[in-house]
Amino acid sequence: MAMSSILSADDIKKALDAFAVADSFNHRKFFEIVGLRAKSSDEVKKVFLVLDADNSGYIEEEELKFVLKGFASNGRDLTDKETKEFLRAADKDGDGKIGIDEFAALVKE
Ligand SMILES: [Ca+2]
Ligand SMILES: [Ca+2]
Repeated sequence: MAMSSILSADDIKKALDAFAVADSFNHRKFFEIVGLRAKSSDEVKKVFLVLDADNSGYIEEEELKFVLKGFASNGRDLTDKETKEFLRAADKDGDGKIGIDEFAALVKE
């Protein structure tokens, strides 16, 4: 499944442009600009499945670092600081990775 079949390519570009500078990433604003907040839970789940590149059922820290590439192949890598902050915000049960429920909750938060 390609991300562009779930979200609009224009919104993805806008969201990537908004956080082009290192350490500027804000997941709340990103999910809003990219249009994910307005999507149904089914669509949010599809996005999660794209971002879970190794199909482990979780977005691990290594996957989170490259999360923007899941939206567009030219997305930048998150910095270590951004990756850790993103993970801390999402990982409510503290197992070091993001499950589908944690992801869905974060998107709607
Ligand atoms: Ca994974
Ligand atoms: Ca977790």
